[in-house]
Amino acid sequence: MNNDDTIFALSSGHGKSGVAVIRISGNNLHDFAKKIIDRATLAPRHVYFTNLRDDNGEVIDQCVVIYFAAPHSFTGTDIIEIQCHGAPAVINKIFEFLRGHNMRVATPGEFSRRAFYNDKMDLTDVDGLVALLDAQTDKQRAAALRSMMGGDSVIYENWRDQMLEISAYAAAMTDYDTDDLPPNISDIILEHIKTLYTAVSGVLGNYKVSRAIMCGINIAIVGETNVGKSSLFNRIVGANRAIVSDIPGTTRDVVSAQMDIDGYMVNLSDTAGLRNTVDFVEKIGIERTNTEIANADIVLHVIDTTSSPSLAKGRSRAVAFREGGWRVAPDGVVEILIVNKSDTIDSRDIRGAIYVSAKTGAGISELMHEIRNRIAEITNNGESTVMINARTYDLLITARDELFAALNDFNGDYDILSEHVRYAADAIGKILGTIGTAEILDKTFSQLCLGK
Ligand SMILES: Nc1nc2c(ncn2[C@@H]2O[C@H](COP(=O)(O)OP(=O)(O)OP(=O)(O)O)[C@@H](O)[C@H]2O)c(=O)[nH]1
Ligand SMILES: [Mg+2]
Repeated sequence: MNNDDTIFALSSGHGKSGVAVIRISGNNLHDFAKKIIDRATLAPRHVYFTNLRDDNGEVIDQCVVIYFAAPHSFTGTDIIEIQCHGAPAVINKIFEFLRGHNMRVATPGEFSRRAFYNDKMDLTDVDGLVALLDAQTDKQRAAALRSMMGGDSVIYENWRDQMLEISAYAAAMTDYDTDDLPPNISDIILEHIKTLYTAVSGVLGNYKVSRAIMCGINIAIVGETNVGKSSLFNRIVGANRAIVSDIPGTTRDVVSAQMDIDGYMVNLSDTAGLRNTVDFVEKIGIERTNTEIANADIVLHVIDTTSSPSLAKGRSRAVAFREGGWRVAPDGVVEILIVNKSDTIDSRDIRGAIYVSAKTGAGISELMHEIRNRIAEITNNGESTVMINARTYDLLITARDELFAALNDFNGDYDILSEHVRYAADAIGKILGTIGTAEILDKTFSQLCLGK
């Protein structure tokens, strides 16, 4: 990969469209831009309408061309943006023309890589961009945008500056006589490290929220066979996705659907009914149900009107449902107890349960209201937090552990303390990409699509 090459890519989506955007990045594109707009002068960031001609003078298409002069562009290089008609034939012809001018097709993420090397973006900004391009719901969009616009960088940079300062200060202290130092200097330093430790731990504590927003909130419908889980699933999804029958043990595999609830991505899954069985395939299904429960943020525990609450005894955890039908289990899973088939009875005697009928739709809006409340709770009401992904999570853990070691192992040796805090600063530097390894960069940029 050569940063001096002139590269181009289709930045808009593939397939037929009204308009397509082709982006070119290079070191000196002024003359080329002037040539294609066919004018004597060219001003950056002006919009030019032109008949784009190939080297034989034949018009390829009518286009809009914008020239961005370095460093005032997405990549920090010169950029030409060509808006042409979105026909594959037009795009191919323009590509052919560009190739003829010693330009090559960009690799996925190469534009962003240039932006990174030209200090236009740090790695958390790139992470944000990756997430933004993947965003399907409004909350995902908002969190990703915040990160892409540098919201997370500000926090990390601030931490890193403080850590580097403490580390340098502590290292310098070994050069002084203890008598020459302020008497409470160690307290001041330790207090400062403690504040940073608390801040890093706090952000780590939001990992679940961040994950729930970016990867989706996992909701599993579970319960005994034949209570109407699949019927309820179909009712919530609004389509006949899962097979329903009066034969117990109908659902074997996990049936999943993604939906948008209040801007949050939700992964809803219908599971095999829980019962003792000798059937080999059904057993595998039940294992899968347990995996879904383990991964769930919310469990919709369905019983039907023929069940008694004592049925819950068959499950691994004791169930003590609170008012509203939910409780926070020790592992943080929210459970909502649902009594289905309410159309078959008049009584409502299980306290704290939500009575629904998957058949008639009765009680479903109440259930959805309850689900919405629980989602709001899990996601901190959408309060924007630092966006954490697997890469940043590991590095945050390292930073936190180094700060902990600095505090915990301190025996008056400022050199060791300085080292620990510097390692913490390095971990944060890796989050930002200030300190980067080739693998981290390759992995991050390769997630981007062509033209980004
Ligand atoms: N009257 C009534 N019948 C229902 C209701 N919901 C489901 N049923 C019936 O209950 C039976 C079982 O429904 P399913 O949705 O397949 O139940 P399930 O819990 O998915 O069953 P398994 O997949 O075997 O675990 C079917 O005959 C449904 O028509 C309801 O609200 N009212
Ligand atoms: Mg089923």
